[in-house]
Amino acid sequence: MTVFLIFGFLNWRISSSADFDNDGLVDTYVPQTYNIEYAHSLLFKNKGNFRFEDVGNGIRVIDSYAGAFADLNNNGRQDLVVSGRLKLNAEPSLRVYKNISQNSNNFIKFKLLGEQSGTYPVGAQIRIKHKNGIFVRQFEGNTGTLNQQNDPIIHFGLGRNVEIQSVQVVWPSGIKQNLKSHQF
Ligand SMILES: [Ca+2]
Ligand SMILES: [Ca+2]
Repeated sequence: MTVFLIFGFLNWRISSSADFDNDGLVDTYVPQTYNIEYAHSLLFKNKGNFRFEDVGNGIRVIDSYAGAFADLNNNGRQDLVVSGRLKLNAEPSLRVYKNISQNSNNFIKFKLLGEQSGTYPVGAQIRIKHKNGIFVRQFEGNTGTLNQQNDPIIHFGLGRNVEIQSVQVVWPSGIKQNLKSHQF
């Protein structure tokens, strides 16, 4: 099923986004909020042109107020941590979903450690440029009403046959830093 995703109608909590298949398009996990079986969480793959496909058959959690992406085993694929119940009135639990997707897409990750902007530079942006355009990620602080936190290591999926042309870091201090090719 392919749908147009309108976050405001599906979720009054905060979705979490990451490129879990490294194809360059940011995908998203939408937690749901009630102890109702049909109101389960959804995992959407970004198909491009504002179309999303629900691929979360194995991640049907109810009463789930939050989720967060992080590459927990450092293999370049974003894993997912969610809270919630697997069945109606079951005990709530924290669940970790390992990303077992198989593809040869490339990725790049950045760990930002500021000097003037602090070692946890919330609001910093990384902008990378390659043949498909300019892509931006932001170093997040806590998000949502439950303060979930995605991985502070910033991750870009690159797809295949992509050569990065430039990388720029925009620090919260306002300093713009262009990385040289040997720095990434
Ligand atoms: Ca993707
Ligand atoms: Ca992983």
